[in-house]
Amino acid sequence: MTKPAKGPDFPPTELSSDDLKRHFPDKEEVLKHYREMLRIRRFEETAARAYTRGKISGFLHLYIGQEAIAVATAEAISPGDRVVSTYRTHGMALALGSPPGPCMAELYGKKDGLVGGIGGSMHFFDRDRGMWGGYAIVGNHIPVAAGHAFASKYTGDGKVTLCFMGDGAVGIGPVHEGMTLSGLWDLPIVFIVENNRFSMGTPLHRTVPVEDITARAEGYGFASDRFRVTSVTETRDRLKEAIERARARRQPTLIEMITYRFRGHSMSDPAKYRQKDEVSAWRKQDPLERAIDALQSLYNMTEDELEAIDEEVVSEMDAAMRFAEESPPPDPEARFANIIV
Ligand SMILES: Cc1ncc(C[n+]2csc(CCOP(=O)(O)OP(=O)(O)O)c2C)c(N)n1
Repeated sequence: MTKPAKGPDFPPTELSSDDLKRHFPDKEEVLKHYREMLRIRRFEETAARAYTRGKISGFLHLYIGQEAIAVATAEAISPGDRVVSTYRTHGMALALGSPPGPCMAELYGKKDGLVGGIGGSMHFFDRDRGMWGGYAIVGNHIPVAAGHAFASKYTGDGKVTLCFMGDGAVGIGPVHEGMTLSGLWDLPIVFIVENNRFSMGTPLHRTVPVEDITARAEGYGFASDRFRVTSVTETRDRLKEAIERARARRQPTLIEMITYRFRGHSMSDPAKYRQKDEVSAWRKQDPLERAIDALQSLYNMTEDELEAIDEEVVSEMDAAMRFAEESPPPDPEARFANIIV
């Protein structure tokens, strides 16, 4: 087999009017998706401001640009399914239903945080809502996710595990181990690579020999899917297909979702490794912007109506920030609560 040429595929595309209707088929649904994506974006922007004011310390990785994936996941899973994710994880928790106040308080390191203020940005966890972590060590959560899926197979609980990773994770050893066992043991699992084009500042073509990550699926006995994230609706439907394949037939799927992050890798990264033209081309493809276009062009919503929703979301996030500021620091003993020695 000859290696496919290097260089980014999935170039930006305009949506035809048929595509627009297919991606945004129902006003109420698009409105809901718009609001949910906006909640994540405004949460992240609020957190970025708090970070700049010195209220949040440590790492802070923002999900701006990738929100549609989390919103789609929340709609695609069933109660009891498990989501295992990376350190870029606030958006997923919010989409799954974790309240913004405790999420923000976690970033502030406060007692009322999602995990008591001792996990921080990278270790969100909310088991009752399906959020099984927040993992900081790139690629090392893949065997953990395979373990969850193995537990489901063993106990016959009928649940599916969804394991998210970045494109920078796919060369990491434990990814291969976890995927091999998932294929070998027919585990009810879906692996999703959120290909946002960069791992820190390094583009994908400098980290993998074949840029189509799903080319690996066959070797693991997985089904595969690969697409650019355009709308929540399409992303949800394609995820659902993979989830049901895992649930009904216990066949894993490897999905590569082509997306883009508009901010640097973390708050300390000014993202100087990419051209302004590139960023503005991707901005035109931003699923949140596309939902706005659809609401205006297909469903005649006015700027004022959209602005009113935005204002509600902004005040929800302002309240989250106040909640975080007013929350006390964790009790000193909390530092040792979950440590096994
Ligand atoms: C095993 C390991 N190596 C290196 C790091 C440092 N590191 C943190 S994020 C990152 C890049 C990961 O990029 P990607 O998987 O594409 O995810 P993205 O940040 O784009 O969402 C690296 C190398 C780490 N956390 N863990």
